[in-house]
Amino acid sequence: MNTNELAENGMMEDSNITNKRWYQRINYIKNKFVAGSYNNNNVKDDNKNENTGNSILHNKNNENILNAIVQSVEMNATQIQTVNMSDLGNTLPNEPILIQNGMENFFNVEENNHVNNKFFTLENLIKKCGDSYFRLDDNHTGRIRLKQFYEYMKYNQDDAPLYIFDSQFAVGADENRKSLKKAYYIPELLSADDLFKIVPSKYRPPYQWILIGSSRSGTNIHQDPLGTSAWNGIIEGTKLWCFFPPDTAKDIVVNVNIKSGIYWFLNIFPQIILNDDIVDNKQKIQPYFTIQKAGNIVFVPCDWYHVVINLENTVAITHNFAMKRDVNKIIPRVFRDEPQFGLKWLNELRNNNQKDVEIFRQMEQYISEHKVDDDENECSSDDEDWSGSDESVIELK
Ligand SMILES: O=C(O)CCC(=O)C(=O)O
Repeated sequence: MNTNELAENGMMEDSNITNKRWYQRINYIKNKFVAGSYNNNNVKDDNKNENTGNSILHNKNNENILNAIVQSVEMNATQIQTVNMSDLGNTLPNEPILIQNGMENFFNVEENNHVNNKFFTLENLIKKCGDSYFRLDDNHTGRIRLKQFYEYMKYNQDDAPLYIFDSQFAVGADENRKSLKKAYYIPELLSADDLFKIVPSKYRPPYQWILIGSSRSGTNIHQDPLGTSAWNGIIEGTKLWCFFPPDTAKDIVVNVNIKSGIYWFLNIFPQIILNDDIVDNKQKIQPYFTIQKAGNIVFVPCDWYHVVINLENTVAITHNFAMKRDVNKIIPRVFRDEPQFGLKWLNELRNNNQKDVEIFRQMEQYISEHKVDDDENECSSDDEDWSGSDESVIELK
């Protein structure tokens, strides 16, 4: 292949880069685990300054494209409310909000004996956990050392870059990675009302993640699982969010052929705003948005569709929680999608029968009406947990 052919295939072969361990690791992960999801292995090639890959994003206009997306969203979607944590009182609204300075008391200063608002910056994370492995998703599709991923963040020009989306940073043998969990407090309002809290973490489906990615990385449109709500706090960077209310017609906002947030913003968002014929229950489909910056928390209530892209290198923490007010949706979904966890939950409620009596009764009623086999041992062993094995991914030597 000559240089042009390589470029058309999305692979700028700069031996300074392709010889690097991080590059080989990324290629290994892409080829082995996410083949088909990502278009190319393109990395910045400052010397040649030539990016002629076969996608509109593989060129030096990447920044312009992101700016155009932001402008279009700002013009065509409604901004969600911005509130201060202190103004929220004890209740979270039924619509997404941006909690201004929500992370002010987020960091556990005592634990780390220094002012911690810089604790999770990329620079500090690399100092503390550069050699630690992080996961790219919950399905063990690949793990990479943070310092190698950071090199990828600097150089990649992938359309939809790989994204650290690690629900296991708080577990396992790696003390450096685990210490991240101790470095922050969860604001009371965002954790007190969690029906799943009663179940030991290792039996819960993933519910807490550290998210680290470069610009254009992000999360495709989805509703959160099991009827949970979520908060998402940025330590460093900026995110663009778009939301749709729970009753929005799914087939209009979700397209199974679109696999990433960036392509959603490029392909689906324009269709939604340009096509006046797109109506759901005689109402025009209504997008909402926010631009979230460092220190701000976004709250996403149960069943709101959301799609997110990072506009620059971004580090965030997100947690999902099951709110009492949504219990009627949560119980059936738990027994449909995570029956083993459902039985663990039921068992914990049974053992703690002082608390949540009402929830316990509702679950028992659901189980008797829906013929769920109420024998935990039938389908789940005590050794099974959600964290999986840290060794489940073969390392590249
Ligand atoms: O990429 C992000 O920050 C969004 C994460 C998200 O939507 C989720 O965890 O449900």
